[in-house]
Amino acid sequence: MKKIFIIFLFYSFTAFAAEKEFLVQIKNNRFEPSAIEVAANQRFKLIVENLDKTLEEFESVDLKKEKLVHSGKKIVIIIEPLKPGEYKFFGDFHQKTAQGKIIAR
Ligand SMILES: [Cu+2]
Repeated sequence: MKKIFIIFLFYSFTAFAAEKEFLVQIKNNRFEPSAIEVAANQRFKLIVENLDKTLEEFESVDLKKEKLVHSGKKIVIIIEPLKPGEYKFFGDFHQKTAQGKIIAR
Protein backbone atom coordinates (compact mmCIF):
# COMPACT_ATOMS: atom_id res chain seq x y z
CA MET A 1 0.00 0.00 0.00
CA LYS A 2 2.73 2.39 1.04
CA LYS A 3 4.84 1.53 -2.00
CA ILE A 4 1.97 2.21 -4.41
CA PHE A 5 1.42 5.58 -2.83
CA ILE A 6 5.10 6.53 -3.22
CA ILE A 7 5.07 5.48 -6.87
CA PHE A 8 1.96 7.58 -7.41
CA LEU A 9 3.64 10.62 -5.83
CA PHE A 10 6.68 10.13 -8.02
CA TYR A 11 4.64 10.01 -11.21
CA SER A 12 2.51 13.00 -10.34
CA PHE A 13 5.65 14.96 -9.52
CA THR A 14 7.38 14.11 -12.81
CA ALA A 15 4.19 14.89 -14.76
CA PHE A 16 4.07 18.27 -13.05
CA ALA A 17 7.77 18.96 -13.67
CA ALA A 18 7.43 18.12 -17.36
CA GLU A 19 4.81 20.80 -17.99
CA LYS A 20 5.92 23.52 -20.31
CA GLU A 21 5.59 27.11 -19.19
CA PHE A 22 4.66 30.09 -21.32
CA LEU A 23 5.00 33.66 -20.12
CA VAL A 24 2.73 36.46 -21.31
CA GLN A 25 3.30 39.96 -20.01
CA ILE A 26 0.77 42.76 -19.82
CA LYS A 27 2.41 46.01 -20.88
CA ASN A 28 0.58 49.23 -21.82
CA ASN A 29 -2.70 47.31 -21.65
CA ARG A 30 -1.54 44.82 -24.28
CA PHE A 31 -0.38 41.23 -24.14
CA GLU A 32 3.21 40.51 -25.06
CA PRO A 33 3.46 38.26 -26.96
CA SER A 34 -0.09 38.44 -28.22
CA ALA A 35 0.11 35.00 -29.82
CA ILE A 36 1.58 31.87 -28.25
CA GLU A 37 2.15 28.60 -30.04
CA VAL A 38 1.75 25.47 -27.95
CA ALA A 39 1.70 21.76 -28.62
CA ALA A 40 -1.81 20.36 -28.98
CA ASN A 41 -2.96 17.62 -26.61
CA GLN A 42 -0.46 18.61 -23.95
CA ARG A 43 -1.16 20.25 -20.62
CA PHE A 44 0.84 23.43 -19.99
CA LYS A 45 1.28 26.34 -17.63
CA LEU A 46 0.42 29.86 -18.69
CA ILE A 47 2.05 32.56 -16.58
CA VAL A 48 0.56 36.03 -16.91
CA GLU A 49 2.57 38.90 -15.48
CA ASN A 50 1.10 42.39 -15.16
CA LEU A 51 3.78 45.06 -15.65
CA ASP A 52 1.20 47.85 -15.74
CA LYS A 53 0.08 50.03 -12.85
CA THR A 54 -3.53 49.07 -13.48
CA LEU A 55 -5.45 45.97 -12.48
CA GLU A 56 -6.22 43.52 -15.26
CA GLU A 57 -8.29 40.41 -15.56
CA PHE A 58 -7.09 37.61 -17.81
CA GLU A 59 -10.16 36.16 -19.45
CA SER A 60 -10.88 33.57 -22.10
CA VAL A 61 -14.31 32.39 -23.12
CA ASP A 62 -12.70 29.74 -25.35
CA LEU A 63 -10.66 28.35 -22.45
CA LYS A 64 -13.27 29.06 -19.76
CA LYS A 65 -10.76 30.95 -17.63
CA GLU A 66 -11.01 34.20 -15.72
CA LYS A 67 -8.47 35.45 -13.21
CA LEU A 68 -7.41 38.82 -11.81
CA VAL A 69 -3.82 39.93 -12.30
CA HIS A 70 -2.82 42.68 -9.90
CA SER A 71 -0.29 45.33 -10.83
CA GLY A 72 3.25 43.94 -10.57
CA LYS A 73 2.01 40.39 -9.95
CA LYS A 74 2.00 37.06 -11.77
CA ILE A 75 -0.67 34.42 -11.99
CA VAL A 76 -0.28 30.82 -13.07
CA ILE A 77 -3.03 29.12 -15.05
CA ILE A 78 -2.96 25.43 -15.84
CA ILE A 79 -4.33 24.77 -19.30
CA GLU A 80 -5.58 21.25 -19.89
CA PRO A 81 -4.66 19.56 -23.21
CA LEU A 82 -6.12 21.50 -26.15
CA LYS A 83 -7.29 20.21 -29.50
CA PRO A 84 -5.53 21.85 -32.46
CA GLY A 85 -6.98 25.30 -33.06
CA GLU A 86 -7.00 28.90 -31.90
CA TYR A 87 -8.16 30.02 -28.48
CA LYS A 88 -8.67 33.72 -27.88
CA PHE A 89 -8.06 35.53 -24.62
CA PHE A 90 -8.39 39.16 -23.55
CA GLY A 91 -7.91 41.57 -20.70
CA ASP A 92 -11.40 42.18 -19.43
CA PHE A 93 -10.61 45.73 -18.23
CA HIS A 94 -8.84 46.84 -21.44
CA GLN A 95 -10.56 44.83 -24.13
CA LYS A 96 -9.86 47.34 -26.93
CA THR A 97 -6.12 46.71 -26.73
CA ALA A 98 -5.55 43.62 -24.58
CA GLN A 99 -6.24 40.82 -27.04
CA GLY A 100 -4.34 37.62 -27.61
CA LYS A 101 -4.57 34.01 -28.69
CA ILE A 102 -3.11 30.60 -28.07
CA ILE A 103 -2.47 28.54 -31.16
CA ALA A 104 -2.38 24.81 -30.48
CA ARG A 105 -0.73 22.72 -33.20
CU1 LIG B 1 -14.17 39.02 -16.49
